[in-house]
Amino acid sequence: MSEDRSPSFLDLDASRLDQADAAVVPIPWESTVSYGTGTAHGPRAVLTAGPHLETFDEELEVDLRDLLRLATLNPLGPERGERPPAYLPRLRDSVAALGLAPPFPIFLGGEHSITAAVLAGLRPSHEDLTVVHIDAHADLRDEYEGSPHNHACALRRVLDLGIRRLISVGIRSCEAEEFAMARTDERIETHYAHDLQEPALFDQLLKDLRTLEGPIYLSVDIDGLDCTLCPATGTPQPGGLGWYEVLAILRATIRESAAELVGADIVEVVPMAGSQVNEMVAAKLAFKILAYRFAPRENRPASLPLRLDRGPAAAVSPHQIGDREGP
Ligand SMILES: [Mn+2]
Repeated sequence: MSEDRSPSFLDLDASRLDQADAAVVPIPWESTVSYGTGTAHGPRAVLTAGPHLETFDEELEVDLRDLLRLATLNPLGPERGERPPAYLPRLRDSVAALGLAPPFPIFLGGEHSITAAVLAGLRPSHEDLTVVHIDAHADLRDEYEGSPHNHACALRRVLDLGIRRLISVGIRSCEAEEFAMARTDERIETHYAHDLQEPALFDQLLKDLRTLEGPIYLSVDIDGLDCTLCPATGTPQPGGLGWYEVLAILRATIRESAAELVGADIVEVVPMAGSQVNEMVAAKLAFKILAYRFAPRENRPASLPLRLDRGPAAAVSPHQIGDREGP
């Protein structure tokens, strides 16, 4: 099957990139995956899942159709047999040549090593940039299996760009050296998955995210989510963030803070035969990122994150319940 033309994500396409508010950029890159394979097929699977989503968001009470024009670009994949030292700089230059941010880009991977290349192409300077990173893995290795471009080095390469701050969330797999680096490097703040099981610590994370300012880039390795939400991903880890925990994190970061989300990626998505879970979770994640980024803020006061006051149960008094006899 040709990967040259992409199915369009949702049915909101702008015919030209310069008329779009947002752009979906497929990056079918797979080279250094160390365990399960198939992430090169992730972007196309996510794009194919997209039209099966409703464009209305019942949480924000908005229709994306009314909010933004979205361009789905052709894939920025490797040439046949192209290796990381050739491909990743070319990816950086291809992203730079597109002239993004604006339009707001969502990059669909592909393996996590695309993130540093994409960020290098997206912005000339990174010293004011905060990266919010959802992942099972710290990805702070300087080299893995002989390559500094391995997906296990993804965030180390992002730090090499000179970003201001890295906030990693959902981490539950790292080696001792990565753990030590996360603790000693003042740019890195790590929220381990086991800590986030404690409600008070999860609430504190949301409070901290709401204080973010300045430009933010979001990098979501799909394996940061609970592995039931991404069963085919190449290096799954038990545990992880539930769907509504991820949404709370995205809402706090994108919608309830004063920060400006300048771009996002969703990586390590792998489709599998007989199930649409992997790509549908990733597609809905892209949808929610767009909804949080583009919906007017007054639709959703930050003080009512769950809007429990509006549920039907709240309107039913104990007296009314008592009045309701069986037939
Ligand atoms: Mn990972």
